[in-house]
Amino acid sequence: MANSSRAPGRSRRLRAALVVSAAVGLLATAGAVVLPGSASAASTLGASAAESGRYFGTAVAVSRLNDSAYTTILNREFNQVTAENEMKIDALQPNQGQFNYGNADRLVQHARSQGMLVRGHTLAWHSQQPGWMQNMSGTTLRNAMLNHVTQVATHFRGQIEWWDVVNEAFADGGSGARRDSNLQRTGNDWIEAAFRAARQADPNADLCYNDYNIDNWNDAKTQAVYRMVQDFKSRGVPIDCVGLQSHFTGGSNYPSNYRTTLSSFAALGVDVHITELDIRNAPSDAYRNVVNDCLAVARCKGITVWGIRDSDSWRSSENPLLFNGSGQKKPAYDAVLTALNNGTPPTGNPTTPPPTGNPTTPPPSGGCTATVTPGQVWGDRYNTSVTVSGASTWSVVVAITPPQRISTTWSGSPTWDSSGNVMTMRSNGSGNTFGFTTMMNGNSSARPQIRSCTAG
Ligand code: G2I
Repeated sequence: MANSSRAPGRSRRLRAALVVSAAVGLLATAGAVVLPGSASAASTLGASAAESGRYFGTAVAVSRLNDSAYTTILNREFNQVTAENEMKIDALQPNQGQFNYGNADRLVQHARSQGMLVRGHTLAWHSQQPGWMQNMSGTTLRNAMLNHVTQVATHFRGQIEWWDVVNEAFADGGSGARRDSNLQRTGNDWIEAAFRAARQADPNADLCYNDYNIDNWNDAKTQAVYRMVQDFKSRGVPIDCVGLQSHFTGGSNYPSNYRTTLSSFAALGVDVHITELDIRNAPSDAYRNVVNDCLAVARCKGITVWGIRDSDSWRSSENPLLFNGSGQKKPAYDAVLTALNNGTPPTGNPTTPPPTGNPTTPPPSGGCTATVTPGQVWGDRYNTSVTVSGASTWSVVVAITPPQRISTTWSGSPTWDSSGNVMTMRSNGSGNTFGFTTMMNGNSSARPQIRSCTAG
């Protein structure tokens, strides 16, 4: 089943991602404190999460990127972003067949410029459907949904680390049933059909099922999602991860068995992500517990809070986030940062040198020349751009050294060999310079090798 297989080594990438930043990041990343000869502690959420190979992210509203107070915190603290609304179905395909990628592309562009990982949210959902889709049913709707999945995942191929392929498909309460929706009425297999289409369109993205109220291990809804994931894994349906939204209404709604829930999903062979965290009144204890539970589960890959400042929140009156409306850190921020730092053994004085290897430029091979320009380096990843001369349409073969892994590309159309280590980048009309981000995954010295440049 070619479509249900994934690029080999992809999960390895995330497992090892960011681990080196404790050492290299101290030299290369703002936000880390260097104490020569002593233990160190990172001073931002992202840098601290990176020390255990995790990310710390936030939902971003693209309209706020013009607010410099907002963007300052975003760029300083977070190394992962999720579009709060800009990648929803109504935003991307307002009229059938007419795709509007402007705002979503702007977010991806911003993330790329900052070396942040991007979570795509969400390909198939009963909510936020454009009017034309709300009015559809049956085979027509099923095909329209699959077309949306294919078009969108293809558009963002190479730029999205994880897709929330399907969002909120289970009912609340004790039934353990699927939520009734126009999508559900197209047949119970709509979820797996969406996952298969997403895998085919972007074999390098991790594919997640995302939901709320699946935090308490004893809840019927949690158990129902668990059984679906178990079933998908047993039948080879391509699912890589489960997202727990974790919109807690208060400290009491953080369940004491949350860690059991995370580890139980992980034991099925999927990664787990905390995708939309916010907690009414932001109690430090509950935030600290969530962080500690994630750190205790190896397959818990990271935490995304659903907004930066309380004033940015979808439920701002509850003040559920880590920064107040003035952009100041709240006590919950300190609790989270301390928990992240405590969860990682001190690294001491960094000994790993910053990356030095010079990328190679090969002799002209097939009628064009590809010249590599090293780009920005962060603790855990680095950018590379490649400029092609001698041809206006071309394909360039780039090999990377595992466990390094290309996480993001731009200004070209990539395809991958079965190992996932060799990328063929083809011109796509966006000029003669393409680029990509490589996760170091513990190897901070290797650099991409250009194998060939072929005109046409
Ligand atoms: O409801 C909280 C979250 C639950 N999980 C899925 C998430 O996608 C969801 O996010 C929220 C956004 O935070 C809201 O900002 O999803 C809502 C519905 O999509 C978003 O609200 C919508 C309003 O309903 C629209 O009226 C508005 O045009 O935000 C839109 C853009 O501001």
